[in-house]
Amino acid sequence: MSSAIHQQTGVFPSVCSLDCPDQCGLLVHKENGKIVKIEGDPSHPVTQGAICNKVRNMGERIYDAKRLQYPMKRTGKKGSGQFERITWEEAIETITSHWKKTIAEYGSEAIMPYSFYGNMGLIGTEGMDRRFFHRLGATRLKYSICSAAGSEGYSYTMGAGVGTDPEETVHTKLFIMWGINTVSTNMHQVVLAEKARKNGAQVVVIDVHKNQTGRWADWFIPIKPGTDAALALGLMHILFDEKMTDDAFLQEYTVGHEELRQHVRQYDPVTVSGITGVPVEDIYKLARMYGQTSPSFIRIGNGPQHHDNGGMCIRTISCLPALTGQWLVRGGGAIKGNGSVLVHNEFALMRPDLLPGKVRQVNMNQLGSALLELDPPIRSMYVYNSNPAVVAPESNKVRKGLEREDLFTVVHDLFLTETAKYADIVLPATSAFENTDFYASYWHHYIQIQQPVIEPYGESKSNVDVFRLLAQAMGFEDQALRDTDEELIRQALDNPANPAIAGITYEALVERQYVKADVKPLFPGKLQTPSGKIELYSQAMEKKGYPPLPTYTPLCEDEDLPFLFIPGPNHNFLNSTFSNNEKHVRMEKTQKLHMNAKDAEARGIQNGELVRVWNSRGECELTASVGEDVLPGVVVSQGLWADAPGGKRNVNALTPDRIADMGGGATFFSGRVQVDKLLASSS
Ligand SMILES: Nc1nc2c(c(=O)[nH]1)N[C@H]1C(S)=C(S)[C@@H](COP(=O)(O)OP(=O)(O)OC[C@H]3O[C@@H](n4cnc5c(=O)[nH]c(N)nc54)[C@H](O)[C@@H]3O)O[C@H]1N2
Ligand SMILES: Nc1nc2c(c(=O)[nH]1)N[C@H]1C(S)=C(S)[C@@H](COP(=O)(O)OP(=O)(O)OC[C@H]3O[C@@H](n4cnc5c(=O)[nH]c(N)nc54)[C@H](O)[C@@H]3O)O[C@H]1N2
Ligand code: SF4
Ligand SMILES: [Mo]
Repeated sequence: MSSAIHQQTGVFPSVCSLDCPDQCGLLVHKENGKIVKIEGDPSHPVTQGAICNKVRNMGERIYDAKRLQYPMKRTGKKGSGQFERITWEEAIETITSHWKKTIAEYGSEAIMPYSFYGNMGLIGTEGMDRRFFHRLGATRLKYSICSAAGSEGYSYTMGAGVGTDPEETVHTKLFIMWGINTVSTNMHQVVLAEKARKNGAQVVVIDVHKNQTGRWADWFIPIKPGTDAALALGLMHILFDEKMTDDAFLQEYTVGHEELRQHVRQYDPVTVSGITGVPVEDIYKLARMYGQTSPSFIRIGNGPQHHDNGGMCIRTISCLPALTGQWLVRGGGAIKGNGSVLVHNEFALMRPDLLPGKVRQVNMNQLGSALLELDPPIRSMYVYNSNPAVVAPESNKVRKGLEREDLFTVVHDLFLTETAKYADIVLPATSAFENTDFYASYWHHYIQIQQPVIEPYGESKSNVDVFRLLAQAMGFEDQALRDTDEELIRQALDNPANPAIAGITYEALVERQYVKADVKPLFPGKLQTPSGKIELYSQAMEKKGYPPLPTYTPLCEDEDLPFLFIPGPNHNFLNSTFSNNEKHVRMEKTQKLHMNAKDAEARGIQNGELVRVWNSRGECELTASVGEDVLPGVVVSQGLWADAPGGKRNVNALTPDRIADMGGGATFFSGRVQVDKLLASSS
């Protein structure tokens, strides 16, 4: 096989590396050794040649003049962004000699990695990196910033991250997009719903913000933030009451349906309307629509689970398809995430057996407290695949932690991010197009391979290469820290515990680029819950001190301020990725704060004016977008924007670092704020 990297010109298959459920097949066009165009791979069975604008313009990012080309060491104050060029030898020597001293003086738990999925490639995010930090004995990170609360909640009901095969949703007649901004965050689910719509399917969107997805819906249902569990329980009340349940399915495949039937009596439509703000007649209408339409499908998003009660909320919503027996219907059911479908051999890839013994763990959502308060302290942090100064909650606390003179920070990234500006050593990272890796979608059922299309940019290196170098310089002899990229992929794919991926081998991936898992329908079958059935009543939850039946719990008390603040992602960035690329910033235009006209009027705020959003945690300056897109008492922003000179754009300055009810999850959307008109003279 002649590899793409050695051909100066041509079109090469590839896969999108970003943290996005669609995981598109790509075609990368190369001329004279450079990428000139990126488009969708029309042969990919799910994504079928369509890709988002962000990645269509990815070339701007790959060749952005601001991209890091060589290692650097800090010369100015932390956060000032002043650095000078050093060699890789000096960088690796500086890091490892610092770490050897730290370990000798304070033990290996004084060092902590911080990472997420800036690149979803598995050998670079859950492979050589994990092996290295396990062998080092570093403090472990709890990877809870994204979907942890909801995943735990969903698993109490369904046993694991398993749901409908999205390809089947072309048959669906009713789509409920529940707390998901599908148009921006899962565009191929929209494409599939559009196909179904041609056959008469209806699209309902339940959200706190009438954004692009709400505008696309046949019926948009606005709801008060953090109250979705109450709505789901109200629907169950009516489904039982009006005998729209599939009792044969409940009998055969669930436990606790009689307890649930009794339990939901208290959630009558009037009570539920009082909690959720959804009118009583709409609750009836939705329940009857759901009870009488088949196949029906619920796409459960991340919105409702980024709240204090997020785990229980997703646990509750995920009971609905069982009541109507939709799991047996082609195109029916739900997807919260399909992350458990393609599980590879995690033990073989991450090698937790390299750990020296029990080491402490830090929840990544409480990075600020960890850096400022942990005892014994974190003395060194190694950041890769993530930009915590922007994406982590309570970012003023995070940045204060990063300012610590005695914290030795290394950041490996493609750009000098807000986080990298606080680093002692900055290392340049290759883009995914420069690496070998494999990718498993958490939505569709395909595993894909990436082989390098272009040469490494400047002196940049992949995560895997850097960890191999660090291991060598630390004097670690283990073979596990020397394995090649190909060996890592082979070890991961060899997973007898998951027969669905038995046909997905390294050879098959190299030959075909993407391979579908052989996934059996969930029913008839046995789930991974303790009973093997859908657990409407969960003893496992009871043992852990949760209510065993789905329940509505209100949000925690935050500050006594008038607005709930929902700072979600936006259309043209991917979390904070692209927020430092001019083209994408231009596409996104302004950073807005959506507020209800009544609230704006009460404060004398006009559409398009700058406003100050604040609470005791911090402040932010955004442009008011006044209208009826949000309910009174709610304000919504979109996007994790890069810092700009003179601008206060960091929405996570306002978000709480409280932990959700399950999974150690984040509570980005449960914070309260005040909003004031910002007079030009006061800034
Ligand atoms: N374009 C783009 N795509 C992305 C990303 C991106 O940044 N940009 N990020 C990627 C990542 S990492 C993730 S996790 C996913 C996230 O994508 P989604 O699953 O869509 O999650 P969010 O956009 O966080 O929130 C979804 C919706 O929930 C709403 N919401 C907030 N609180 C509530 C509530 O209490 N109830 C209800 N019903 N709705 C609520 C918000 O208004 C928002 O419209 O998208 C991925 N795809
Ligand atoms: N307010 C608010 N905050 C949020 C959210 C929200 O909805 N609202 N969403 C949360 C969610 S769901 C998530 S998933 C997190 C995401 O948070 P992060 O995972 O931190 O995501 P990004 O901001 O995309 O940052 C990824 C970084 O990795 C770098 N990178 C890309 N590829 C590589 C590589 O191969 N190697 C190395 N070393 N670096 C690489 C990119 O350049 C980028 O700087 O944010 C969370 N933060
Ligand atoms: S970001 Fe999502 S939609 Fe865009 S190309 Fe990547 S996988 Fe596809
Ligand atoms: Mo995420």
